[in-house]
Amino acid sequence: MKNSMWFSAVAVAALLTTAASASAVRANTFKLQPLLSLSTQGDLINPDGTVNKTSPYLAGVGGTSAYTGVGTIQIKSQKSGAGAFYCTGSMISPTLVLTAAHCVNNPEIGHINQMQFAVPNGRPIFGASPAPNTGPLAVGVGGAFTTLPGWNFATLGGDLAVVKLDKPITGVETYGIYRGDPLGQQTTIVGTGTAGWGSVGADSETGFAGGLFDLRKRVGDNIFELYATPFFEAIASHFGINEIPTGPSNGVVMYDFDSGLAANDVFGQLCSFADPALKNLCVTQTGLPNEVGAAPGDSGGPLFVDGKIAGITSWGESGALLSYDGTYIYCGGPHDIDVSANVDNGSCTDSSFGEFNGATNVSAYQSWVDAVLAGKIGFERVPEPASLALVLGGLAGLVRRRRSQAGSASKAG
Ligand SMILES: [Ca+2]
Ligand SMILES: [Ca+2]
Repeated sequence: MKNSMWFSAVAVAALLTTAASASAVRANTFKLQPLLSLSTQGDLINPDGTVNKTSPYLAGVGGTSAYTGVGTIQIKSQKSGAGAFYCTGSMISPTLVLTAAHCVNNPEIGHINQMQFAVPNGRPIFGASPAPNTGPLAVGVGGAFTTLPGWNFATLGGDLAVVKLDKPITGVETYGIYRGDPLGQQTTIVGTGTAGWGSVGADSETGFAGGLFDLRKRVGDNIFELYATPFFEAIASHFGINEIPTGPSNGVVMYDFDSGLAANDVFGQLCSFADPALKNLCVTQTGLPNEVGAAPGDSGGPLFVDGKIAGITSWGESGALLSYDGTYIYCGGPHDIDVSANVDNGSCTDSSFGEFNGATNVSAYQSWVDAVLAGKIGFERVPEPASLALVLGGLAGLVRRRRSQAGSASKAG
């Protein structure tokens, strides 16, 4: 969760100046970035004094809801090495956790060896460390998962999954799903991913240097302003860049991360195009008092409307997309309203102001969620019986392999 702070306007302006000299990025490196975090144990320990424990963006602080049924999903897998992957999830029953499909079914994760879910707000069980939250920590072992039929990692369409815990977690909230049209609604976003400032962005290649990954649960607001399909159809028609998610045309709903300045308003920037396909979609809105955007680790987290889960955090993308000139996307170029200073993954996308996020529209898939809740959908065990046998029979080899991979963890998404 990247926080927008109104008093950071000076820093925003300075970074805009810096970004003007940033490098060009070839369009073929520009794709939706799944917001999945990968961290080693060392990354989880806060630098001294960096956490503001009275931040209004912390869930349960200063009168905001604690969202006790929202927590962290931790996955250790074939490709996590000594580290682990992190996402956010929400309880829709005492044993079922709604999250994003890319958190559990993703070629960059590989085969899952272990899956855990921790509520109300905390660190899963690997290693002792300062408790980042108040209240009891309940950890459930995710025994199984299922993903939405049609989930497509290449397009990030249908990015929805449910994790089934081996034992119920009680004493925390469970949430219903929103069944209306989320477009135009204000939404409250909750996540346990990277925290920081929209004027800086998170450097996802070097361990979130622009942000703090402490697994604290953070909360903020935004507005659902566009569906992804008509937006990316207009982008495809104008720029020839095709990033349209698969699934129904209202399957992904989007919001932009505003700084309070028109200069960073992604969807407002669409008004500046003569092409009616783009211009007709423009929404001029420069942010809410507690505006936030999603950052790595917030994936799978809920976006609430009227206290119900309307969206699931799926991906982020830079508004620099709008500066594509047929060959290059210029980070800091003509139509680029992204303040990103870190062109760290070849796409400008680092959860800074002037970017936008896609959330799976839960309402569009409510019949599948209902079928899961009714016990009508099969789940895939973690680990599968075959790999469990491998672990039991080859433990010494596994330990050696992990040691040899220590420190090799790198970012994903
Ligand atoms: Ca916004
Ligand atoms: Ca805006």
